[in-house]
Amino acid sequence: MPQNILDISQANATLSSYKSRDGLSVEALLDEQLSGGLTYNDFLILPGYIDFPAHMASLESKITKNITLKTPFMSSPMDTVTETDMAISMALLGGIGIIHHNCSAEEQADMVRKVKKFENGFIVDPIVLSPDHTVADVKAIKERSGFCGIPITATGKLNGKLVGIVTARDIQFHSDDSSALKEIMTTDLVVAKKGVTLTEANEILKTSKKGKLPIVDEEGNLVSLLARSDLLKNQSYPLASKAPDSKQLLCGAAVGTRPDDRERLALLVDAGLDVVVLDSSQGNSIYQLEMIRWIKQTYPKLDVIAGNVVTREQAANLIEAGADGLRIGMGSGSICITQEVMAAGRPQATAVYRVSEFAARFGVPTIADGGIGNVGHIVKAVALGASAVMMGGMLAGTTESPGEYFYHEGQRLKRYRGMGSIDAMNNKGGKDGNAATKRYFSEGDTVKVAQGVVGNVIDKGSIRKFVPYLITGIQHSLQDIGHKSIVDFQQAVREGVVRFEKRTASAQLEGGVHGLHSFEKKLFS
Ligand code: CPR
Repeated sequence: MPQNILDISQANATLSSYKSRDGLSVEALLDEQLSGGLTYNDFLILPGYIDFPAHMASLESKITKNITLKTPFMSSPMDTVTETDMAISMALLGGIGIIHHNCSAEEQADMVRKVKKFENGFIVDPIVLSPDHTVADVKAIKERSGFCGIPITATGKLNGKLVGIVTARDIQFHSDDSSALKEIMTTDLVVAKKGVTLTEANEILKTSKKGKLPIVDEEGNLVSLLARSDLLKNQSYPLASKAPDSKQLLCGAAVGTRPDDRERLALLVDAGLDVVVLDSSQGNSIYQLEMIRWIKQTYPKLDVIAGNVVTREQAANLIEAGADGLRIGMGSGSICITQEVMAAGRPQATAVYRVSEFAARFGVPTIADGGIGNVGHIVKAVALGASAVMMGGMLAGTTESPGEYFYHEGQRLKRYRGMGSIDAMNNKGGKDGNAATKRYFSEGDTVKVAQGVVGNVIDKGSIRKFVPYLITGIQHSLQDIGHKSIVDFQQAVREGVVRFEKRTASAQLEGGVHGLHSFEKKLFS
């Protein structure tokens, strides 16, 4: 046997003792005495041994004691990130959306209800106009969202009596933009009754050769809409997050911790809410502890995600009060200036590790919230013990995020704003007051101190393509590191099998694209 093979097998025997492995254990990496607080960019995970195809890697993970998802993704409760469309798509793709509360309790409950009532293929939140709207209104919608085929109801709203439909053909040669829709709309309607299956509705659309099929209830009120164009691209969603009994999509929502939030929560629970997120920038407060205890008493089956926290002491109080999950992060959000202004917060990698390591002793899953900017950050958050990540900026600017696209210097953009930005805090938020000010305990202040900014993000297309990219990216990362599932990976980190390395400033430069005159960074195809 050649000498070098003998040497290697001897060396391997020594390596089987984890303590002598190359790189650092997670404790050594996060030793604050040595290196202070770390962010995701400050370290790397060393590769392991590959013995399985990437697509086999399971991303199943818990977000609370009782809720397990097939993908560890949550969308932030922010008014430029999560409303109905985002929550539906997140759940279809195996994650969960947390509907924001910078609106009235009724509006928020309505969004939750739409997610719970969602059936694949049906548009539950269509644009609707009234007979008194004009051709100009239709043209404006076509310009903005690219589609025509707008149902007309007596009230101009969903659930109003369906009286017609305006199609591209109705307005194509109509030169007078001020004409009322009642003069031009098609009233000879092909409709389907509520309860129709997707296959039946599909058949009706095919034989009628129409572009849109309104779905109506017994009284002829519009309840949803089916579009031929959607049917053509209808996919199946094997990872979808569904309640085991009802098979409805899972939906979360955020509330504050003040007395009126109890009434808000009652409406959300009535709408079918699966998990509530207590939305405070600093969660370790008497208000939140009382709110957790009250929820656990009033709705024992509703899972509560408490937060935000960045220290073990904060976490201990919330766990003791009954939290089923913890949200970690203070000042790490992409739109956030909390650390700058409040001098309070913690670098996110350290915060995730310290809190997750502590919470795991009590079986409480944690969510790394804020500062996720790429696939690698997600893998690192999970490595440090988070069961899931919450994303704002990563999901803003997608088709499913609220708001309209606009052009600026040739780029297609959408707005993305911090919930503690002056802009968000000045939003009235319906009769229940402003959720953004409550999140930052600023309701009574005469001077509002911003903890975030308003910005713009580039059009990222639909999350129905973006989230599958995140999934595949994480699977390849797990393959490189040599673990077939998130659960195995986290166990291997705890046991010291997975090893880490700190990154110097020059290592970070080396790890990015460098030395090129110019380049295009296309992330997936
Ligand atoms: P990114 O994913 O954009 O980095 O961070 C989103 C998270 O930032 C949210 O889930 C929330 O916890 C936090 N956040 C939202 N608005 C904020 C303001 Cl104004 N200040 C600090 N944190 C904020």
